[in-house]
Amino acid sequence: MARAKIALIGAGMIGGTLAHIAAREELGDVVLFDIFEGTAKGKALDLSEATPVFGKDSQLRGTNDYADIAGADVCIITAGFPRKPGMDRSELIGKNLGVIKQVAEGIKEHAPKAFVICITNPLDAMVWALQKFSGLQPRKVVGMAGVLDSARFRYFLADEFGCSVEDVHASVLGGHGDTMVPLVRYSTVNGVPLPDLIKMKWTTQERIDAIVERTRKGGGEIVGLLGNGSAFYAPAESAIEMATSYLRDKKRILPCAVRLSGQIAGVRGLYVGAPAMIGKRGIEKVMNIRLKKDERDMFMNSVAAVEKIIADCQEMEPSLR
Ligand code: A3D
Repeated sequence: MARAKIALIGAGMIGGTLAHIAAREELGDVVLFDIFEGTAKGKALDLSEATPVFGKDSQLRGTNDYADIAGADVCIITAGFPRKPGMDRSELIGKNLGVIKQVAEGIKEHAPKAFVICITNPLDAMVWALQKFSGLQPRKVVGMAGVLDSARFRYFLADEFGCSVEDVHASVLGGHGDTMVPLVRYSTVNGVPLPDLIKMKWTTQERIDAIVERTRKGGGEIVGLLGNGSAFYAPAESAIEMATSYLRDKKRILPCAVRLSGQIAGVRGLYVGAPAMIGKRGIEKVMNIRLKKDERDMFMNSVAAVEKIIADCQEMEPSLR
């Protein structure tokens, strides 16, 4: 059987890390695309030279020609610009909307059957614009943010309880920004929800509130520490988990930015984070979880933040209206 073809559009910090993981996991052959041909070619060659050491036969190549992504099964998009310290994700629209338009045209022409995972920020608006510009089916166009946000939440909770990260499950809804909604009631340790763990005196409401706040601002914490650029290891791992579920038809239920059609709080036509099943047909199902009033209010606040960024995109690019 032919190996899967994985096109990575953007060969920067996340793109290079994605290529490394995809090759090490032998998930498929990798095409690294970047406007800077040397960056894409250099990273592909460096990683190719590592394959004999880690003993995997994935083929890697770098390019700045969209024709080379032809027939890709999965495209993961990180093309664009990351945040600098003190910047909000929404401040990236001006630079990244034009990049997403070019990427959408390249994918539409050369890899229209691919499962497309967008990582470029501001995430929910960029994946929405990518779907609009490309005209690809919404079930084949998805945004990565929820896996990362919930992984941060899980890590902070495991640290709080001094337990394995493997035993902590956490759920995050809404847009990828400071308005995201970490769902405390649906987050568990060995199946026991956080409110019960508070009653069991494993932690306190105040400590959980602080962890929720740290999760919401998790991206900014890393941007502040790095001083130049944003997180890349955890975002890359998160996108690989989504790509693997598609390529191996695992039907994982993962929090992703998906185009809603009323499943949560009646929201339609917008890309927002929600738990979704990823299988060989792309997004196969979105969980229609019921929210309590306070959760719904937080979710709608997050939806409003996404709508505002989309309105700014439409102002800049009238074809998106
Ligand atoms: P970076 O290392 O700068 O890589 C971006 C790459 O895109 C660079 O190599 C550029 O040369 C390339 N590029 C720029 N314009 C184009 C173009 N028109 N066509 C093709 N390639 C182009 O950034 P990064 O890898 O650290 O981050 C990439 C994106 O992911 C940024 O927008 C980040 O904000 C975003 N990001 C999202 C998350 C989420 O959870 C959603 C997390 C972390 C970063």
